[in-house]
Amino acid sequence: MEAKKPVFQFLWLFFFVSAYHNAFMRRALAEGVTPQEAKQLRDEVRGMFYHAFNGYMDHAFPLDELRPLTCGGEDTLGGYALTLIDSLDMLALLGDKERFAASVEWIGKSLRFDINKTVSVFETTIRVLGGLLSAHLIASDYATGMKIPSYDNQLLNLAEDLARRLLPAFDTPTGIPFGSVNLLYGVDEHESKITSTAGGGTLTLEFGVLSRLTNDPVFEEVTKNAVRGLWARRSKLNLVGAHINVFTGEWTQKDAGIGTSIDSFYEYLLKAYVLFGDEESLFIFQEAYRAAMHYLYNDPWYVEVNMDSAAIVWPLFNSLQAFWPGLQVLAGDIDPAVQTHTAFFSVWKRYGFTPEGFNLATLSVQDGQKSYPLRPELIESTYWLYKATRDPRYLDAGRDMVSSLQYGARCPCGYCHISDVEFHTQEDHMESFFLAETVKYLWLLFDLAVGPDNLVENGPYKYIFSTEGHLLPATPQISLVREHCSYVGAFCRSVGCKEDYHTSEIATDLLEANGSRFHEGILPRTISWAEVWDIIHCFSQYSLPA
Ligand code: DMJ
Repeated sequence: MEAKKPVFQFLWLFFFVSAYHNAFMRRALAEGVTPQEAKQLRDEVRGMFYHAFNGYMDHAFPLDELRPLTCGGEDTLGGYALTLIDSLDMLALLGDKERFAASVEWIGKSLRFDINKTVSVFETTIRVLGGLLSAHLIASDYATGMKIPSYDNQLLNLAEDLARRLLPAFDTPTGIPFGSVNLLYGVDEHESKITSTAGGGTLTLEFGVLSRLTNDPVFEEVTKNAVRGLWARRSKLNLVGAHINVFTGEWTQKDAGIGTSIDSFYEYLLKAYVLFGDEESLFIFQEAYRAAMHYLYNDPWYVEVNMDSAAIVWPLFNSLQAFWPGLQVLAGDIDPAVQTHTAFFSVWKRYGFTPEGFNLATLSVQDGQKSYPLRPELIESTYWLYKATRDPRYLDAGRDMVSSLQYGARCPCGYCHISDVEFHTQEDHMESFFLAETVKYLWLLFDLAVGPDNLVENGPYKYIFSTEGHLLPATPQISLVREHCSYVGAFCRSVGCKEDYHTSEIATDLLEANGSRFHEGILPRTISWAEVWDIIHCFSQYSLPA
């Protein structure tokens, strides 16, 4: 990588001062999270979920989302009880059989997609299709402990119907889908032909799972084709831009980055490999990841560059970038993940939340990007890093995040968007992903610390989280080519955990070794991906020392 630009020298100063300040404050103000406190925090997060979920059910349902300040509701996506669908697998995770069953039953009976609504292909896929599929896989399977006796594939049928209504969007010369489609009439003739890379390239998990459950390959084929369409148009540097014309294949926005408009494109490349064993996807991920680490990584931050020249266009941290350290854990590249998480968390500490944009040149909130719309990304990475390292600093970070949400965002009927992180101004909106992701990752973090008792850590399958935080299990039917541990009543941990995984040094060494190979461009075969997964998974068995 080139020598750092002058602006980044100041950044290092900011970073070290923040890190020192944080370490000092941690010692001065708070002891590390004790097991007892972890349990309290987990229960507090459960209470946060119900405050928001009950607020939604009482004041907004069956509209899409809650207005938590005025205790009302609004239709924001398609007008089909979006927040309820997005919350289903969290109800299951919490073991709330009654509400899970009642919600599944209501959705099965009441939801219809033959409606004259034009919806976002991406948002509908990750929130609605993903929510329905994950709940179906839980409700239909005794092994999850949440099987609903009367359940008869209603959610799977709805998911298939919905996905078929999205299919017309993929009928383009590049295979990259339109951004929006009408559920009744297909793509409108005046529909915009410009879509984002994340929008076109983050569909493979949900559609792939659907193909494997329905035995109809069309869903998997169109979404893989979309990824190929995007990747075929990468620059010579192996970077992709932010927006593309789905007819001509020309990039209309050439800023390459790991955040806004691109983020989950990278995520689904790796996860399609982990869930489906898709080698093509792994290969693309490796190429794309290597380029991102070469051109976008400005240790510990990430910048946006022109995809052809690699010239920096935006020295900006944007809050969507914060999922990246979590993805790096899954990729076995722990060291940069730790550094970057520390940097991103220093922004959270400074404001109590992460603003949508933080300017790395002026070290201030970017104009017009002052809000925190209850996003999960930094919390998601905190969970993954704790899972991989068991370093208590991530529990401290989680505790800070709970405090911020409780003191700054809690409002009468749920949790409010923060429209300005400097003044903590509340806004009357609560995105469904607050329940699908933000609260879920916080709860999983503290449950892990206590000694986990949940489907993800102790369940019958390995689970992949979709980009909306939905649980997608690596069952034999879905995963096909993956190597599995026993499915007959035994957990992966009982067959996969070796004695020498018990210390974090060993695991970190292995993970780092794997990661360093990655940078050198050698296939990460010293330890297999399944082993990386097992190491991370095995840690989840060990609770905090008393
Ligand atoms: C969610 O819908 C998903 O995490 C998506 O990948 C990005 N945007 C929101 C959360 O910020």
